[in-house]
Amino acid sequence: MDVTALDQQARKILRGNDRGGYTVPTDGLYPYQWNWDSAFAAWGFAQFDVERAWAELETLVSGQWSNGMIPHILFHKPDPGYFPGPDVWGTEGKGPVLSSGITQPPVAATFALATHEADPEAGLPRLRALYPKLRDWHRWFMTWRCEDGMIFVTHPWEAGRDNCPDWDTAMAAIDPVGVGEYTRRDTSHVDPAMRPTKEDYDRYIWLVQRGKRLGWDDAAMADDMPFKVADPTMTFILLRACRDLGRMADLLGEDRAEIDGWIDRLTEGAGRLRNGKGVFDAINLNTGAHSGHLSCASYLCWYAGIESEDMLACLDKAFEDTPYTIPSHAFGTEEFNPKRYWRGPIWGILNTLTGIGLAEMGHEDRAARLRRATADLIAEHGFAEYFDPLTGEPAGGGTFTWTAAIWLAWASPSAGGA
Ligand code: 2M8
Repeated sequence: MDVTALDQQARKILRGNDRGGYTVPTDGLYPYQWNWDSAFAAWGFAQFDVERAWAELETLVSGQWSNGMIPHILFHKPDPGYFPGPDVWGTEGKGPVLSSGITQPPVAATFALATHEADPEAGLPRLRALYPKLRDWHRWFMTWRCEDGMIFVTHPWEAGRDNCPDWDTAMAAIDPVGVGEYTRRDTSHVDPAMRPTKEDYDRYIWLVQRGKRLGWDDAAMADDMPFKVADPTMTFILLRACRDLGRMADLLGEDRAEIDGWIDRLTEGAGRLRNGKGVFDAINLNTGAHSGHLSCASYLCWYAGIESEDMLACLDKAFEDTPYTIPSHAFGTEEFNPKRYWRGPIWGILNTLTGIGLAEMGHEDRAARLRRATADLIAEHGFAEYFDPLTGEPAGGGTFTWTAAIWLAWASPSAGGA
């Protein structure tokens, strides 16, 4: 592997996807600023341009709503190449920037802290300015998206794992009546076999139309939620992000009592996501049923500081199951599909968060194995959006921001990770 060339290519991708203060996930398919993509981008930029990393995070929080929520998409400039756009979301007046009406996994606090570490002295004022915004966002999660210490999602797009089998029963219970005609754009950029189905999209759009009708009012939306699923992605990531927010509070001399309370609640809640087999999965809060699915989000337990022998055993099996790992949905199951988005393909960002957690919790060998496997996958098959776990083939969009970012910050042999 030519590490220098790959590092250069990754930096070029980040620069190429830069639209001035924010990066798009990839040209064409995703022409706006996405929340967690952007936080990963900041971490990537922090490896070679710390100033640009801060700008990324600052542009992201510039879209914060008055209730504290930081939206999952910021529509800085209209682009007909993506559906659904701002008109479908109907969030005018809710925030300073046109946006979607839902959020995404809160990795921003963690990568803000990492950006600060890249240049602590220069970074302190930037961190100080970001801190209250990130704290308000976390508080919004704890107020509006937390039940029994578990963070739930109100739309599959909120979790970032759009069409994963974890949502199947909750999605099947929705009758997308009156959704009307619409034209998808994603399938004109990417092979439809790698994207969610029409049945999925009807429900995605139906849920957006419902939010728009309710004016995206938190209390009105909470009255009765057709889609309400406690999610390991959100719960583990917020728990981890709260630990990092607490570290930020220490650095800045802020009171962290409220954050410690959140950490306690989330730690307890995360335990509830463990199903009868010892696997962390999703729970449909409208029925109380566990999904029963082992997914890439299940392995985020270590990232959140939670140990699990059962999950270590699952991981060891996953290393043997498919030539490339970790599949987003367990190999050998009925739902597994090596090409269809979050139903089987490998996502470099999930491997990264899992690897970070493994290393931190003393599983250095497994962390190193995962990191090497991810590096080989990218070196052999490029900076794709996701990868087929059976063949390694690239899938979805190419020249992808978060794949380039995790390469620079974690997977590359030059990154000095676990
Ligand atoms: C995917 O989701 C968007 C909707 O938010 C889409 O398919 O149009 C997901 O993979 C999500 O996690 C990601 O943030 C986004 C942009 O990369 O694409």
